[in-house]
Amino acid sequence: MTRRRVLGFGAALGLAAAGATEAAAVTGRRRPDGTGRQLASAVPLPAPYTVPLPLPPVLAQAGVAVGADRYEITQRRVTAEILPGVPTTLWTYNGTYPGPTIESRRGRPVTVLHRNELPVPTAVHLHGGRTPAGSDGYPTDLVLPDGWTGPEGAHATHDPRAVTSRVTRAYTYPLDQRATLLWYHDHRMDYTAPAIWRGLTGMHLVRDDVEDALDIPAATANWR
Ligand SMILES: [Cu+2]
Repeated sequence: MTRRRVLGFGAALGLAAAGATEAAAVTGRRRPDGTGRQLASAVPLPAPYTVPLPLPPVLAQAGVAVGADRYEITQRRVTAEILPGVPTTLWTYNGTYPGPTIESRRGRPVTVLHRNELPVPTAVHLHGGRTPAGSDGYPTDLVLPDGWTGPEGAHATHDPRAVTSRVTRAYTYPLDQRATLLWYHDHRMDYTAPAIWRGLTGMHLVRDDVEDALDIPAATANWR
């Protein structure tokens, strides 16, 4: 073994101990950046605390299905003002950002019929919900928009739990869990983060007797 190789070997061991960042600095090889980078706003931002906090509406029931409270949400594009005077194209649940808030009771099942009028497939996941597989919104368990000719999720992956549907999909949530604040959001494979940035997110409250017994003000009574 040459002197140079011995030195190189020792250097490599040392670098392993010193950590990859230093290794990158010494070898000149760059690790890839993170999956995202922070972007500054391209338009002027309003002065802090001058724009009212947006309060999403509480969703009214669309009726009572068999054994479950029933709601309907349409996923669609709208143009809205997030920054005053600046129109922004959003992907929304029912045209608002955040989407409408669903209020439910522990152990009282809720069915939400989602209608996809967006230009892309979607999947709805109730984050933190104790939900059976069929309504959990697996990332390949897609609701395809009308006329979609691209990949069809479940068929492409052969995932037996996934069921692709066209335009509408009913998700049923047992909600047998303690009072909590859940949120629902788009969950499409590879597109979850961008879809949420575009607006596909909303809140879902679960209430129960324990919460009712607490000596705290009722929040939603004061929302509007
Ligand atoms: Cu989530």
